[in-house]
Amino acid sequence: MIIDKADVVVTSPDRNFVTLKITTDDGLTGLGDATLNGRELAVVAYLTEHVVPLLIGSDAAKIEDTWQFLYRSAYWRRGPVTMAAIAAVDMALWDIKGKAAGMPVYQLLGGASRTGLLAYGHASGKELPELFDSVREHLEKGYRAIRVQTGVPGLKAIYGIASQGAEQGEPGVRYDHEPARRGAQPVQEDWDTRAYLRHVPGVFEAVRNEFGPEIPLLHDGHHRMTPIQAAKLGKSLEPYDLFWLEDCTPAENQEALRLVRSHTTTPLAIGEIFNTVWDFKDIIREQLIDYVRGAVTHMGGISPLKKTLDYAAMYQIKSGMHGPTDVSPVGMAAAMHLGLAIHNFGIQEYMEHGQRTNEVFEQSFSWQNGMLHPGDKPGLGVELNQDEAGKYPYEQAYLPYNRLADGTVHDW
Ligand code: GCO
Ligand code: MG
Repeated sequence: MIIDKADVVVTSPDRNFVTLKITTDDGLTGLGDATLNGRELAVVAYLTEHVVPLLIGSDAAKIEDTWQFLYRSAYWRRGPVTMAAIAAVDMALWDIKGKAAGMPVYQLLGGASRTGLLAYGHASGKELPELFDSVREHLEKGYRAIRVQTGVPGLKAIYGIASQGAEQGEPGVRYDHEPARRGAQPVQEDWDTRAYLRHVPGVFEAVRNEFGPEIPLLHDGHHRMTPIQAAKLGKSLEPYDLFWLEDCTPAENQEALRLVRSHTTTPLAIGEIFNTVWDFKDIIREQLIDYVRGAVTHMGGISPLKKTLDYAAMYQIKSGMHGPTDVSPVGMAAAMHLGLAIHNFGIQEYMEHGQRTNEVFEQSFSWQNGMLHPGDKPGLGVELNQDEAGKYPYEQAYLPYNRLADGTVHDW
């Protein structure tokens, strides 16, 4: 199992994806997801220029040693570009090890701890009727947990509302599969935290009145609040029994969560933009969060995220792995294998890729009665159809950003 070849494949079926394909001398192949939404080509360069040359000739069986070598020998540690690149190598090596053993990756991680993974979908609407329709559609598809995002009166375009796509320059295109918009400049959205804080509790009250107390409801604050604003929101949402409130503050200031936590019992989920266990260490130890939102793709791979989640388990903190469409089907498969194996699985985000993406990435996961399962093919269970991938060259795309009414740039 000596690494003969490592190719970095960029394809843009419904959106841009970066995939590492490692081939060994005995003909096994493994795939890893290295997609960093809106900054994809930086990871391509990191892999192509600096990682691939180091992989050729090395032993594909040595997952941990390769990870430590790439992490420590670079000297410059952490950061999204570095960790997405290392993640792709880690995933591809787990894929190869599974294929060599004739086992799905979850078996190598200790075997299944459950029959399937509870997944949540994204319902959204500018106004309540549109939001209710979206919640209903998700329930009809079988979702048993639903994230709720809503428009705010007075704001034209904000994060998480699928129907806005049609209004932001691409006629008829919804936001579901493409959170980064193609073009040379990011789309500008608007924001007003006070208007948001006034509006959101009423939305959850309406959703609970319409759909009842049982369905787990989630909400993403997308890094926009100050600690005291986040505390206020958490408190005002308590009557509606959220499964979680996500990214309530820009969590690079981790101390902020102490303040939030001391005011509210609404469960908190954090960490989709975190890259290592070091970003989570203190907030896990101090029990300031309830769910770890790290993505396999952005946390350096299956190996380090498993360690982080095992650490979280000591504090009864569970997984809530990131799973928007910018995590590729390879990254999603890695999350599903990990989620099936660990004891402290919480919930899996599932946003559903578009049809073209599903033709480029041939997958073996199943989605039944609101539950995901990675399938039982050896490895991760995803193969790249390179003819299909070749049809869709990279297209420049940026995530949107925010400005307040007076023009100030705000967290998006
Ligand atoms: C989520 C996330 C995404 C991000 C996206 C950025 O909870 O799924 O917040 O929607 O905005 O991953 O690339
Ligand atoms: Mg989020």
